[in-house]
Amino acid sequence: MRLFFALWPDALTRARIANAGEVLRLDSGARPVQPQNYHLTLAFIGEVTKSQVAVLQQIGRAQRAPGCTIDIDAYEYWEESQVVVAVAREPPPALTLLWLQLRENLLPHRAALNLSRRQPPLRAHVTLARKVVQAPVLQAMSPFCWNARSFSLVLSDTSGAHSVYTVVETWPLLDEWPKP
Ligand code: 3AM
Repeated sequence: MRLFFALWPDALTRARIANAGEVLRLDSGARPVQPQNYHLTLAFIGEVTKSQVAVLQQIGRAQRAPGCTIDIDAYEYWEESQVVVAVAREPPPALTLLWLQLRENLLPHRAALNLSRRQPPLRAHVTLARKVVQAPVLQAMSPFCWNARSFSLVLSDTSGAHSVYTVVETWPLLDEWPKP
């Protein structure tokens, strides 16, 4: 089983992301991400055993971070992964907190979960299209908000022609900042 933690959009946010994706003019070889697969990855885990899923669920349950509004405000082309993404150029502190907490809580399990030692910085983004071989001309984005009130552990099945993502469990974000 291949898993990752992510923000999973509600219907309104999914529609906003779809609008942002629809205006892109990409080469015919590009593969737009299907709206049901839109997400904002917080931590990619990779292949795990069934018993490790329970550990990840415990970690998810233990998170204490407030909900937040994410301003998604620019398109970017990432040549190394051949994707076009919608990014939040200034992720809100609450999102950074959740990302940092998850990273810290995963640390003791790094060896067991075979997690990469590489710790890439948070790049808050939603992938809109894959297999974008040529750098496209990207217009300015009409910015939109993602009102994040929960986050999820998601199962990724990439064995078929199309990736299928299934939400395993979702946890609410807090209404306010946790007391120190
Ligand atoms: O959120 P995005 O679309 O950027 O590319 C995969 C997707 O990223 C990424 O995890 C997200 C959910 O599948 N991903 C896939 N394999 C990965 C790996 N080995 C990976 N991220 C890091 N290392």
